[in-house]
Amino acid sequence: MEKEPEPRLVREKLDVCELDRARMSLLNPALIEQKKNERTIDENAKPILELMLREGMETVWDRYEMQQPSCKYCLDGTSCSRCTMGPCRIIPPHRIRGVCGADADLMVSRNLLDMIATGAAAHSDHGRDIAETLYLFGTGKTRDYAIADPEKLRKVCMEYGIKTDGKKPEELAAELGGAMLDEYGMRKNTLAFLNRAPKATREIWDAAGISPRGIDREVVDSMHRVQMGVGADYVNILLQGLRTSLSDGWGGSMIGTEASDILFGTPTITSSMMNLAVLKADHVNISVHGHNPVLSEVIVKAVSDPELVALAQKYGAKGINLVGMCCTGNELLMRKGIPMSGNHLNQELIIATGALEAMVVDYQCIFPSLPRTASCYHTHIISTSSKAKIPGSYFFDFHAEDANLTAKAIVRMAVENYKNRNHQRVLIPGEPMPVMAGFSNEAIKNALGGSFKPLIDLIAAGKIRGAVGIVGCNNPHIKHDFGHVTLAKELIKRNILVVETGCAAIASGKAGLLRPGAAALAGDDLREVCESLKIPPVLHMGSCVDNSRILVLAAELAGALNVPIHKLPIAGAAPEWYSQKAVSIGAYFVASGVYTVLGVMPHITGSPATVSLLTSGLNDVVNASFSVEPDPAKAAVLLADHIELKRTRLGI
Ligand code: MSK
Repeated sequence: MEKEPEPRLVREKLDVCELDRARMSLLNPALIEQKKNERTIDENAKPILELMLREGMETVWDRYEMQQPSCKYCLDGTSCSRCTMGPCRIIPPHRIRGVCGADADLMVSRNLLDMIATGAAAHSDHGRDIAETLYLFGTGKTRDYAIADPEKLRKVCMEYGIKTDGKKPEELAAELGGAMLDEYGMRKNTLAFLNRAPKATREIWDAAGISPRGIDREVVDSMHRVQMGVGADYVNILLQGLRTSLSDGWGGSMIGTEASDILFGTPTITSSMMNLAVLKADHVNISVHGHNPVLSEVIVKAVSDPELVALAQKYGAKGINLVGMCCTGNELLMRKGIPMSGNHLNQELIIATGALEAMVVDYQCIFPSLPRTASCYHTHIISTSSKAKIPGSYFFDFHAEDANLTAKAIVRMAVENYKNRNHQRVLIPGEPMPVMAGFSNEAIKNALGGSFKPLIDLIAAGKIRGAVGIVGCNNPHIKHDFGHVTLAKELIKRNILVVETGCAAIASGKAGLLRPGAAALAGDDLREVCESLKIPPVLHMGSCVDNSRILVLAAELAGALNVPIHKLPIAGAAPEWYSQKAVSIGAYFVASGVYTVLGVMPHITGSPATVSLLTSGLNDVVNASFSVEPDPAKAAVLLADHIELKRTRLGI
């Protein structure tokens, strides 16, 4: 029998629970009550938040408060520390250029391009990891994975011009994985999935000079431009931002989605449960957090391993309960119906339930603070990516080649930790909320009887006024989940179908909007449609990389109507975004012709020219632009007005 790998501690174990008693002693019960209600609308999170406030366990909200007031120049985007001639700030009327001569427009646009490139790199590198796993499977380097959707494998092969006749799935996986990896370079000068966009939309990209040439190429080109002494024209810099974001949406993210569907299955409509109450007091609880399903898929197998289940029972647990967090959780919920414990701002709170044996993380959106929180409990933080080592965590060097063995070692470590749980400290508040998820484009088409035509007819008839994609994160600038849930409710009330991904979809799930019964909150027409199809008015379409599913949906609707994407009655919104990845998503939505409303202002206000370009000038380039509106009720009005305008222009 092969020996399971052993973890290594990253730096040292944080075994001292660092409670901020001095700060917390300032809090009386009334203040704790007030803070708890100001911070979140998640009812299952509130008792945990209260406990953490009472006991002096620091959370993201405390750190946010301690960081106030923010640096004005950082907020405006008019600070620069890219080179050692600085750091510089723009302080009118005299200090209006950095040492190198960069003005406010250049500083702001360069900082924004840096954000887009970072986000695009993160999504696309995730996509590369999946494509590589497909390739490793196809070439026989790993036998721990399989082809779960052979039909999609063949379909995507054909899109890449790979002949499928008479070839075994392994051969096709090797060829497709290799071809996907080639998209990252620069020799092809185009991306296969760009052909999914309507021709008229592609012509707009060509005319603007923003058609992406290669995924890595655009990211590297962007990083080159932000080097001092290269990009100096803010318009040129921002257009490269759009091109880089397109290489993410129609490139790296789309590869991530499609390769994941091929390996792990294209999601079908499924039922599950959501919120912190999916933890079980009498089970070993393991949460998987991050983004990449290559790890979590094998953890799913390991938690049903009879030997590990027996071990859990030996320690007195009834079994092993696997739950998701953030987008790794979305991947498992969509494909396997694994319960979802929460979104971005739930990640510290789940540890303070006292019932979590291990949080297993891959990469992206993982607070470096987790081992500090865990040091107050028995929870192990287990990191698994050499790109994302976290001090105070146990690290397993995870690779596709020995995936099952590593997954078993991780689950074993969690099971062994059950005996260290202090059952007196367990607090699992409330009941889990039922959800319906798994709305891939294929699943939506199936629900509609095999094509999008009924959806187009409903939109044309005005039963559904249009669709809005609500995406993105949580951010302590906005009350946790309030932006997402309020916006979704306001839109469905107006008979606008909502499709969601990422932490937005989790917010809606926790609030009960992913149940068919939520149709009661929709306008009469949308309610009727949802009731006849037995679906919720808010559809969960997956993880952050699965925003590519929303692009494909838009492209298919546009293709059916023979119009470019920008003519459709659709829009995007990111009410609580925080991440560089979200900037890339917003940019590729807009570059694809989708008007997008942000709930948090990016750091660009120091350059009125940049603000003007992004909020109106882009209409002349890609026929879409951004708005910023922190109030979700007002954002709903902007989005609904936009949809009505597009309907009028389409003559429907
Ligand atoms: S996990 S990128 S906080 S959606 Fe995708 Fe959530 Fe945003 Fe991370």
